[in-house]
Amino acid sequence: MTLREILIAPDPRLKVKSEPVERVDDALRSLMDDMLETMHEAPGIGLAAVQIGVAKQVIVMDLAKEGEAPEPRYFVNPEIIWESEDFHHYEEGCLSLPEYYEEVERPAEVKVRFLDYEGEIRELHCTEMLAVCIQHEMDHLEGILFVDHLTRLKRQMILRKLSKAKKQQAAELA
Ligand code: GNR
Ligand code: NI
Repeated sequence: MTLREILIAPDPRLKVKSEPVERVDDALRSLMDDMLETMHEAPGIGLAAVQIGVAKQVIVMDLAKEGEAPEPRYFVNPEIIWESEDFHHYEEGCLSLPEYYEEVERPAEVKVRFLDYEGEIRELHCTEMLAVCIQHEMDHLEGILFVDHLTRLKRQMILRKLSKAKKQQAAELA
C-alpha cells in the first residue's frame, strides 16, 4: 500500500469529471487500498479517487469513530437511485479544502447503487452521516466541491485564501 498525495483546491484536477470503471480487478483494488490508507492517515472519513488525481468513479469511506474497529466501505460507479424530499444541513469539511467548515444542505436520505470491493452490484439506503458523506463524495466525481454549494462570496473567500497559502508555500520552498 502506498500513501498518495491529496490535491488541495484550487486545482484544475479537482474539477475533472470522473469516468466510470470498466472492471473491478486487482489493479482497482490496489487503488482502493491506497485510497483507504491515505484517507485514514489524513485523517478523513471519505475520499474520492479524483482527490489523488485519478479521475475514476471510485470512493472509499470509513465512518467508524476513533478507537472503534475500522469499517471500510468501497463504492465503484455509484448512482443515486432515490433521494428524500426533506433536506438536512450539516457542517462539512473536505480534505481538499483544509481547515474550512461550512453548513451544506442536502437530501436527508439517499439510496445508492454501486459496485463493491469484489465488483458485486449493491444497493444501500443511506441516512445521517452516511447520506452526507456519500453525497459529498459523489459531488467530487462530478468535479464539485462543497464550496460550490455556498454563496459566491463565501466560495471565493475560501478559494482565495487557499490560493494565497499555496503561493506562500511555493515561495518558501523556492
Ligand atoms: O473527512 C471528511 N469529513 C467530512 C465531514 C463532513 C462532511 C463531509 C466530510 S468528507 C471529508 C473527507 C473528504 O474530503 N472527502 O471528499
Ligand atoms: Ni471532500
